[in-house]
Amino acid sequence: MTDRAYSLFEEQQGARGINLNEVKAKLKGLSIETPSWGYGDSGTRFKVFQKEGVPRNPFEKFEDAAQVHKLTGLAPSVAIHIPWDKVEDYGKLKSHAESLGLAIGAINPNLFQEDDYMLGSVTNADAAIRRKATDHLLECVDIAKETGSRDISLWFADGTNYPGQGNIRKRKAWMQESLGEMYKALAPNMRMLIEYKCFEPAFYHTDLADWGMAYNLAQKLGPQAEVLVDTGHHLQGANIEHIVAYLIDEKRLGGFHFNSRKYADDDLIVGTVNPYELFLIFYQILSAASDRDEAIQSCVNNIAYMIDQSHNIEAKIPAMLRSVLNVQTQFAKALLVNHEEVEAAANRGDVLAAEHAVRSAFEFDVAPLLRSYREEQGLSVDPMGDYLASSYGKDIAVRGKGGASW
Ligand code: PSV
Ligand code: MN
Ligand code: MN
Repeated sequence: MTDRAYSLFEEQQGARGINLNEVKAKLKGLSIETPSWGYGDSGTRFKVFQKEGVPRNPFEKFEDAAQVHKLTGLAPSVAIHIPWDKVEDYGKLKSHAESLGLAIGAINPNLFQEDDYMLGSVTNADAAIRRKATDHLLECVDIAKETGSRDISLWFADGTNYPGQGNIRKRKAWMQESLGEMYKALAPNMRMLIEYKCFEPAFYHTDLADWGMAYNLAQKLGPQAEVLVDTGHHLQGANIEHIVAYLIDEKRLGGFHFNSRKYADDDLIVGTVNPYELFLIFYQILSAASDRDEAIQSCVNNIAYMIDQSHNIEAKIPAMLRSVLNVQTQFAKALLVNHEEVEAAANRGDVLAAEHAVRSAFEFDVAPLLRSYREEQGLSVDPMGDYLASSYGKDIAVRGKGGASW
């Protein structure tokens, strides 16, 4: 059914040179990976509230994730965290995921929750601890081979709290050595996505503090190492879309961890605090997508869009629905940018017209477009409403409290 709002929208966009059939084809190409840890009890360093119905094991996490995908068509894979999602038989977890219409996505090693890692994991001054950390990375490569995962996302809590606590240059070399060993173990189709974060839990220096350090390391390791941009991991005022454009141009943007932040690594629902930033990130990606350079196109086509959030006070499945829907909304808006119009204005030095051409796309209401798209795809037209009206949330209450947490 084509509603009046959609007909008007189509007419309006046509007049701006935007073809909605092309927009819909691109909407179909959007996949957002959700994190297993976002379905469990997780949150701040103050209190992790235990919610009723939280999955008790990795298998149940996939069952909850399947709800998100079934209703939105947006989230066909789930990232896992080792050892939080450690299972005896990864083949069994893979089959379970597939039976639910899902795939196992990125593997996330965990090098930050053992006493041994208090002074660093791959950067620890103790060679035995570095060995242990590297072995865990190698274990994760093996797991990725079993699960058929392409990506291993690497985030290190490594850093120091005080001047003199560690030798920064030695730590840099140790990290490169460990990751170099891991790199050699990768299958040809696999990628290491290197995440950076400006601070926390270490507050004096963090070994991989910004995109430049992650990029430099990726360059040294080789073409299968790329940078992962977590939107919560920057200093206030950082221009993330600039970093994104730069990394695409260097063909080293491997993926995103989407979330929202107000102050630091808040891990809040993406698109809730600064949706314009998310829109501008997609604007940069889409403007690179039409580049004639095939290597740039290939980089853009292989960006892994992933959510990295912890849901402490909110209901987990609705939170994940909200997240992927927010990403889709900003992506849809970015698809309405008329790039020729922006470029023409920029080229004639018309600053205001260029800015207007970008912002005006953001200001459209894409609800009629998304409704029509979902209807055509046979998806729920109101995923959140349909989930809340379903019995799933009540049925899982039998799991009780005290489910999986980090
Ligand atoms: C810690 O900052 C963190 O939020 C990183 O963003 C990781 O990607 C995530 O935890 C999962 O390990
Ligand atoms: Mn992250
Ligand atoms: Mn983080």
